[in-house]
Amino acid sequence: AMVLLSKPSFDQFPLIKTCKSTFFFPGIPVIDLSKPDAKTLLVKACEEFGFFKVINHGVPMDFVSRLESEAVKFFSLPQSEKERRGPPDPFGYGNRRIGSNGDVGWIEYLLFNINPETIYQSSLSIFRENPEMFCSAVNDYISAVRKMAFQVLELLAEGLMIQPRNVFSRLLMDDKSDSFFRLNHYPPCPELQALSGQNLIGFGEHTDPHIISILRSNNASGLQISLKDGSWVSVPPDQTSFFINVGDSLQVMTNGRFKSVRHRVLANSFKSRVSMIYFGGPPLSERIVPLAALMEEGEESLYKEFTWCEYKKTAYKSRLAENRLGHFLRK
Ligand code: GA4
Repeated sequence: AMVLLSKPSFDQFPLIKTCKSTFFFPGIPVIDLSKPDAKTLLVKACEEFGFFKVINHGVPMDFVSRLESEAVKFFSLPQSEKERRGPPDPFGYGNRRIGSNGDVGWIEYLLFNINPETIYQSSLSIFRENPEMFCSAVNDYISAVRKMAFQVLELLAEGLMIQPRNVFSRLLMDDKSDSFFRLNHYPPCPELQALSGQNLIGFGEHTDPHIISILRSNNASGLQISLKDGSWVSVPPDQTSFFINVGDSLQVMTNGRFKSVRHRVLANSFKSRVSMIYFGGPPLSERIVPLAALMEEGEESLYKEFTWCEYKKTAYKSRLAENRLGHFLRK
């Protein structure tokens, strides 16, 4: 069903940048998780793009649509109601400001730090009228997506031929795993498109600091990724599949073999874009270092040693577009 969402006005945030949309890139790797070649294709996709799409992922579409409709309901509330659920740090509603260092975008969102206790806590403060409904939609969705994330990470370990199978997945399975979840709403910007043929930048270019990010969106385009040669391409939307990003931490754990993909989102000219992303991270105390089993004879780590806590602190002090791993390069 078409849902009309309230639109914030342009004038308050003249700093939001614009950009022309590009053609749909046909070369995004599509990986069928039910096929025996999945592990090999996953490794290849992480090396070449740091980005891929998965199908036959086992996440019930019912969970997806329930959460999407809860999200749409939330974003349709009057602005003053939504603002009362802010600020976004450590969890809650955010509008146009991203992080706390001056980044802005054509976006509103809900951010959650997820471990079993905090989901209910944040639901209580965000969904005052009906926290149970919202909370169960978030919980069902996240537990199904987490399972799929474990499967993908285990297939990656198999594809890399390293033991144990759970070298990556155990970090997300840990009770202390520092993971995030966000619901984004990018209102359309038809006026600007008509005036200039440009789109507003919804979420500026960046890489994700965590291990892995699992994204799902409705059928509105907007996501773009940067290829190895630095060019930007648009990802064709697909509301029944999931898109997966390699994060900075996985790049380090593979000593640069997997690429943490730079990506950004342009607001769609005509449609509201609603996306939901799970960011799987390790426990705060975890040392993020290349896995010994992946190192060739005499190979050295490309990165200075750090814990996830240290990396996260630096990340949260940085601007969105910064090359955060650059600060941790050894040479
Ligand atoms: C990018 C990935 C996740 O959305 C996020 C973002 C976080 C935020 O929105 O608060 C950050 C950004 C993200 C990286 C640099 C810092 C922190 C905004 C920002 C400018 C939740 C995350 O973990 O890092």
